[in-house]
Amino acid sequence: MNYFNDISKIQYEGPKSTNPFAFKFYNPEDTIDGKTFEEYLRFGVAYWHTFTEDLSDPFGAGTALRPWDRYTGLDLAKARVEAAFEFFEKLGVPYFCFHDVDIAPEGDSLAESNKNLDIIVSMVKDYMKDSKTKLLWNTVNNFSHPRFVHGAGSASNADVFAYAAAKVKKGLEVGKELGSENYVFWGGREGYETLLNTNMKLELDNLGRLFQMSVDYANEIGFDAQFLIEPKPKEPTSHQYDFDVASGYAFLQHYGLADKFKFNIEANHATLAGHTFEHELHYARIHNMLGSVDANQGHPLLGWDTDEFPTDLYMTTLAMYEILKNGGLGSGGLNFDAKVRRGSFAPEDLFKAHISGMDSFAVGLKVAKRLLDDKAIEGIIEERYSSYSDGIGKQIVDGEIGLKELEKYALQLGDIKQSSGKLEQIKSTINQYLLTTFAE
Ligand code: XUL
Ligand code: CO
Repeated sequence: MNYFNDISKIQYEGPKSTNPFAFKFYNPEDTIDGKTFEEYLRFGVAYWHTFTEDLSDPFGAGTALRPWDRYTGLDLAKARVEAAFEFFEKLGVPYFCFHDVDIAPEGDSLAESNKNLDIIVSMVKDYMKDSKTKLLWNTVNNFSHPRFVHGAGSASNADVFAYAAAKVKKGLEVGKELGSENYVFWGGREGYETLLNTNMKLELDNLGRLFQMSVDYANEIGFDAQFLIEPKPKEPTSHQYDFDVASGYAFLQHYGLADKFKFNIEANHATLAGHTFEHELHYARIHNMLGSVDANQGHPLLGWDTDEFPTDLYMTTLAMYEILKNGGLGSGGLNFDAKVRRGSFAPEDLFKAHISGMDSFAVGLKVAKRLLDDKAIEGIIEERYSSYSDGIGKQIVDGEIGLKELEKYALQLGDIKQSSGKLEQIKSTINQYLLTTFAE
């Protein structure tokens, strides 16, 4: 059964193409230093936004028109699997990601939910045998159902903690069954509304316990995926515990989990935290904690998580810059945790949206690679910190001196010579590279 009959396989047609169903910049077979664009970018489709999402918002009902909408229950879940693999094949995407409830409906009990999941997981497994699309990561949704009103791993009620833990156990088994390369924890309700009724210490300790139990169980069943925490500062709670990479890293270190986890960094979560996307990537990278990316962008005029498809080339360039400096994403990838706008309700918009995101990151990759190869930015940074390469700077870096020696040195200093930060030069160089990389 086909769902996207009017659309054939998306081909690369180059920057001059006027075909909206063609890649202009993403040619999966293009290579840089012997590695293909497909291998660099490792794109993933988010099941929830592409096959489950109905495009409702807090002010109105869903608008999405989907060819599988005529089904309900398990039949709907099965139709979505068929549509998903047709979509992956036509888009030529190497990965996908899902939450348990995206792929299978929740039953009236945990046992029934698990049974539904088993049916759909076995169908997905069959489809994966004939498909080149693999599972980048899976996770469980421990935030939408009313039982998680007060949290999941950080719930005030131990029965809810147990239920959440049982869902994670099943999620790990599903990940193993489908060969998932990563396993994600996004703490949708792991946070608090107000401290007035919250035992923060117990909630944090319990969250640490849930993560440790998950590591232990993954070891027990031989599921060797990379564990990832996806930080977000707020929404839905007013304060989420995994606020950003820095606070998530402190949490992991405190609970002795830092060597078991890395971060899944989402652009729109970074901006919600008051950071740039590249700040979060950079912070994770320099601590060897950059695992994977939820590729999207926020709207500069709106204060919430709008999850738009990434089209800002400046942002994709700076993101790919960090990813290249990281030596790639390892087992991670660029998962489009992004949804079409409410007005873009036609099935074909799903293709156009992914094409725009994939093209944007392909541009970012190529421009970032050139910037790095030419040391266009790195050279300026090296020069800026050159005083630490020898003399007093080297002694500071090597830990050879203390405050007394530094005072002695400072007392004999005359006027300190400062140099320009050259920000305007750097920005204009980035623009130049953006505009000339694809010019013929
Ligand atoms: C929510 C979000 C989630 C996670 C997975 O903001 O980003 O979809 O990516 O639970
Ligand atoms: Co996300």
